[in-house]
Amino acid sequence: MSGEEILPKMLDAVVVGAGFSGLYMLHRLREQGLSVKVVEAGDDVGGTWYWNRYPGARCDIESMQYSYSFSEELQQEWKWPEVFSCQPEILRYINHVADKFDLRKDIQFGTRVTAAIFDETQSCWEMHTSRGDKLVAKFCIMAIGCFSSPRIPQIKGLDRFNGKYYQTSRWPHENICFTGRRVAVIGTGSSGIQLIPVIAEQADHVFVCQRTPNFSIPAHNGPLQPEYEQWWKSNYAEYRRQALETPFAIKVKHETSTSLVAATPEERQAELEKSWQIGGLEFLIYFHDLLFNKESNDIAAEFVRNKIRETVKKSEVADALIPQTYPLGTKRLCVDSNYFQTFNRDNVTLVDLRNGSIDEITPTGIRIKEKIYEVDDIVFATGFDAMTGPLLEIDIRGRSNKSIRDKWAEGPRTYLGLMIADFPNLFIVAGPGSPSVLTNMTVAIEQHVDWITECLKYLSKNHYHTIEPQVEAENNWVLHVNEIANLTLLPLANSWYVGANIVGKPRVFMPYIGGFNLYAKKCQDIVNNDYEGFTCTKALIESYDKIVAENHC
Ligand code: N01
Repeated sequence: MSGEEILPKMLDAVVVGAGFSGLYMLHRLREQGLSVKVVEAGDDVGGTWYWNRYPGARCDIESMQYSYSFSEELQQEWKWPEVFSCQPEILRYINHVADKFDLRKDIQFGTRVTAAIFDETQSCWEMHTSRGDKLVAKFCIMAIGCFSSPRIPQIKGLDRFNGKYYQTSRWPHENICFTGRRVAVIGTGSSGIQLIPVIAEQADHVFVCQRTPNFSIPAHNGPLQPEYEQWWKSNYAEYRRQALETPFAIKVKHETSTSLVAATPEERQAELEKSWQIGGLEFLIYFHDLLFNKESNDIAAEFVRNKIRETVKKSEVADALIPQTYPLGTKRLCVDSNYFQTFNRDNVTLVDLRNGSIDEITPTGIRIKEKIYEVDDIVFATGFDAMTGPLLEIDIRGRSNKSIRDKWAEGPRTYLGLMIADFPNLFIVAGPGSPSVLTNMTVAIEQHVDWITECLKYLSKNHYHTIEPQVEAENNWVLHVNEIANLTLLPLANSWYVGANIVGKPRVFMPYIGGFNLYAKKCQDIVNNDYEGFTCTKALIESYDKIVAENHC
């Protein structure tokens, strides 16, 4: 033996993650006859919907739209019980998709990719995993989601807590019963707002520890009416197409051109009431300028504040629950079922952390200044290192061993949120710099996966071995993403959109707010212009084809 390392057989692609994006990516690439392996940290498919199984977890996009559109058979056969699906139902759907398209056979579960290193001599990616094995592939596709890097704040004393503590995004698989227990919930973002009403129905007492109050709009969820389902299914492809032409990739029920600023007080009230009754995220979309016009936003925000005042009986509690420090929708708008009503229950106490943050977790509770709240359980609904966190957790190295952690030290830099200069053949699904979290994610995912699939076909047809963005194109895109964000009110809030929830994270507005429709057109224009802004190269060494042929599986 020469002692030379024996490399594993070269795959066409490794896809990291088996959530909505990874599964569809696998399906599309296999259709092209490519050899693909998916590596997934969880023990089963589902991504976000596998991990976030806390009570009350639910999607805030209607089920008829938060689902794949690529298979007419699939979208016709699947029956959603509710307008907004709960986590177990979405997971059941994802499992059905995995079975229907026979996806599991190419997925390695329970394995985390820890490093991805680009080998310039062979133009391939070497991926190292938590199991100590190595995979080699021509293309690496990061389908790891925007919320797979959860955070628990470092609070003194947690290790000495005698009770149990949970994290919404790492919820145990077995049923957790809070009956008879005193529970502290820390965090009132989307997860906390969904969880609190459900836990309050079981627990002896719930202490809601709120650092920043959030705007939340009622979902008005309920059983999916057969007529509504039939209406969608009778013309599914067309309605999906209509969604593609919108900025949020959502087909909305109503929109109005009424300007809240120009309208009379009566007109304002009537329109706002109408949009409140529609509910959910559509409240933000109903008026076209809420994210751009502060005056308009102030009017809508005050309407929501009044709804909180009307709902919450104790005025001091209502006051503490009312957001005052940032415009409506500039922190991710929450969608709830009975959130504010929950504070009228005798067994719910709002702990306003603006009067003092949590100093310590004692063996039996939570201490804020001199006051100790005695609890049996603590639930952390404290969010994620969103968008960049999952990618930066992996030691990704491109040309000249350049690290993504160094490259993104001042914030993420991508071209279209899809690729990174100096990191050839590395694709990101719904990465920073793409609309992703500001849209219906399933649509954003399908658009990215389709774009990547077409790109790989193009490379193959033209005998290219690598593709990567040009630095200038990437710089211009980063500039554009920032400029567009600065035209809106969104950068004003201390949100995870700008990384404000993570100490030391550069303050950069990460997703692209220019609108899904315009973004998708831009992606297509780039393709039509022969992949404008990208550089494609042929084999670096003459024997490349031979090496690939010898090692290919
Ligand atoms: O996380 P978050 P999330 N002490 O970051 C608080 C998607 N999602 O899991 O605002 C006390 O929004 C923190 O306070 P503050 C959706 O895109 C979707 O709830 O930073 N509190 C905040 O209240 C969503 O936006 C769905 O001051 C602390 C909370 O924890 C995204 O995921 C459902 C703290 C974190 O809220 C993230 O939502 C769920 C500390 N030390 C999630 N540290 C749907 O589809 C943090 N907080 C509906």
